[in-house]
This record gives sequence, structure tokens and C-alpha cells, in this order.
Amino acid sequence: MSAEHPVILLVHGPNLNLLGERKPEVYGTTTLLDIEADVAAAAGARGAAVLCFQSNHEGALIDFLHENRKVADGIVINAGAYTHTSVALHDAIEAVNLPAVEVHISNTHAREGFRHVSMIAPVCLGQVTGLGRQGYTVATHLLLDHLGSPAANP
Ligand code: CA2
Repeated sequence: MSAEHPVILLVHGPNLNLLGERKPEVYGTTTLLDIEADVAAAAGARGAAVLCFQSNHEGALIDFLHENRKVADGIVINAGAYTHTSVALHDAIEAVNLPAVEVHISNTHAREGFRHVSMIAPVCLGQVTGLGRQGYTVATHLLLDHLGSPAANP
């Protein structure tokens, strides 16, 4: 953990390992690896490092946050469907006491009613939803701005 070289946890929840394989009309053709590379590039240009993690299991996501709470400065998280259901993930984000930005590739507010509710939004700085792949870059910069990390040199 350091102000000069912050560490960001990039966390993905269930089914997001399959990005790019199906439902391009909703999630585009970007893969999870593409997204991880985008975030690493945006963070790297500002001297930050990224630890990436994806799981289809709620407890594994929580364990990852706990295990890395002392090395990390902030979180970018797309919790997938757990966004809408997981009180445990809400509590974990609160418990690790790190600033978090919630990301969704699709515009969850333009979809089914059950996707309009986020259990984790109250413990996040904010939500970036519906901006596709670019939302992650926006979220990364928002988080680094919040952490006081200097902008990249042009
Ligand atoms: O838009 C998002 O990023 C979501 O977090 C994606 C979640 C969904 O449950 C949220 O409501 C919004 C689902 C990810 C499912 O990923 C798939 C990947 C490939 C094929 C089908 C689904």
C-alpha cells in the first residue's frame, strides 16, 4: 500500500469469465482478459498496479478482498449477479474499508427490474454502468483521482 504506487484490486463475479463468448448484443465482444489489460494500462500509466481476480463463488470473492485488504488501496468491482443479491459482499466491501467503484458493462437500469437494485452501491464511491468496456477505464481513473494519485504525463 502506497500513495505513490497504489494497488488496485480488479474483481469480477460470476459468469464474467465467459465475456466475449455469448450475448454480444448485451456485453459486447470484449473478453475479461481485454478488460484486465485495459485497467492495467490505465493504472500503469499512473504508476498503479492491479491485482485481478474472478470467481463464480461468493465466498471466494470475499476471501480475495479479505486476503488483499492490507496490500490494496482501492477496488474496481463488477460483482455480476451478486451485485443484486449479496449482503455478504456489501459487508465485505465495508469491512475491508477500501474505496470501491462499482462497474457494469450493460446499463443495468435499462434492464429487468431486479438489476436496478445494487446491494453494494451504498458501500461504493459510485457506480459506472452501461459504458461497456470503457466504463472500467473511467472507474480506474475515478478511483485513482480519489486516492490522490497524480495524472499520467501526456
Ligand atoms: O452488465 C454487467 O456488467 C453485469 O454486471 C453483468 C452480469 C449481470 O448479472 C449484471 O446484472 C450486470 C452478468 C454477467 C454475465 O456474463 C455473461 C457472459 C457471457 C455470456 C453470458 C453472460
